[in-house]
Amino acid sequence: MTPAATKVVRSAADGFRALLGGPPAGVWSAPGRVNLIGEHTDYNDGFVLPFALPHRIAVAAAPRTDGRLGVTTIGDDGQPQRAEPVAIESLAPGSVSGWAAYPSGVAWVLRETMPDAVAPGADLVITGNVPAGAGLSSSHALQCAVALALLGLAGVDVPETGGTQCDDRPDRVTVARWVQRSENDFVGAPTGLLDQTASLCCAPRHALFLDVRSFAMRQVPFDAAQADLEVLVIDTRAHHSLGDSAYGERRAGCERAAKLLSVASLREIDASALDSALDALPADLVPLVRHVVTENERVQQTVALLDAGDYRDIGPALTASHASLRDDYRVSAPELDVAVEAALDAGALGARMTGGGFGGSAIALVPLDRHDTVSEAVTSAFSRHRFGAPRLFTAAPSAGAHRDQ
Ligand code: GAF
Repeated sequence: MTPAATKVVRSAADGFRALLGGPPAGVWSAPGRVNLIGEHTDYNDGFVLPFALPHRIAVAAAPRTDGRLGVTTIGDDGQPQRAEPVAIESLAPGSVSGWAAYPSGVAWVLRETMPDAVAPGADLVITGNVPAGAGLSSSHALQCAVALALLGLAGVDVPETGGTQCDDRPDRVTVARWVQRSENDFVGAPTGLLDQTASLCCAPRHALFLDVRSFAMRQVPFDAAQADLEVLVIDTRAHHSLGDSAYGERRAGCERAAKLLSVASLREIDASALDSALDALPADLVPLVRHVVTENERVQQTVALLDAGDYRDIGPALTASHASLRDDYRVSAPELDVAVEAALDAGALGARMTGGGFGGSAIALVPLDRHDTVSEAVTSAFSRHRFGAPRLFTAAPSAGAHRDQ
């Protein structure tokens, strides 16, 4: 773990002591993610290729005896924000709103699936350094860390590399599905499985190649620094509220297209059959389907290049992914387009928006000796366009969720 991540874990434990007057029973943490490629494919049963950020959310936790969930978050300013403790028994979709819905939703799913695990209740103190609202999955990091913490308090340690079939511990894929259910049904966001799986299953120096249809997954070596490259994350700090409804509209459009094409999901459309599929669709669905089918191809090309150690050659697929998200799927934003163009003009080998879009972050594959040039080019392009200053950092693939203390 990086010194910053170690500090996050320590702050959660120290915060717990200061706020609750005693030590936590344990501390669990989970990372945010960037998706290297494979965007808006997860809810179409397609391929994704995320890696975990070094940035993490940590949860210090201890059991209670009154069946309530007490949650406090400590913000960047060090100030605690406390949600009124709520009876886990009373949790139901819609019963908690705002930020507290995320940890509460996880407790709700566990109550539905493993009631004994959460029956005593718990106190949670949460802090972290995953940039919020940056499309880097801070909310999933929070939910995954809460899930491991609540299970851990009940003595259920979720094995790091998938569960064994001969014990009754949930494996990480099961936990990812629970977190998705919490987000879909309790929080009310119709998201796929990319982010939870990334947070729970990624490994250092690797990207996670996940086939969402079969849930087969493989760690693909991706140590960019070894090839004198870096993944530069450009947090545009823009968030366009349109994104919340547009995500659901895109998803519904894909489902409508799959129905019209008589397939279970758009994953069933092979690139070789794309043209005839598009011919059979109304005009509004054509670009959506074209994006999903070509994006699945780009993920597979990228994985093949990484497997061959040809890291520099993945650039064009990243850039093509951005063009497809901008022009066909229409989920980009002016800030993301400016970030991508400025990075490419300054020598990035490829660049794209990452995550759901409508703001948030872009990534650029940058030769190490171009780091300063690309960073300065992006920053000055933002200033020329009168956007707020972006936040830039280099992200190395890091560890998935685990128990820290
Ligand atoms: C968001 C969602 F949460 C993911 O499930 C995924 O669909 C992504 O947008 C787009 O690839 O992060």
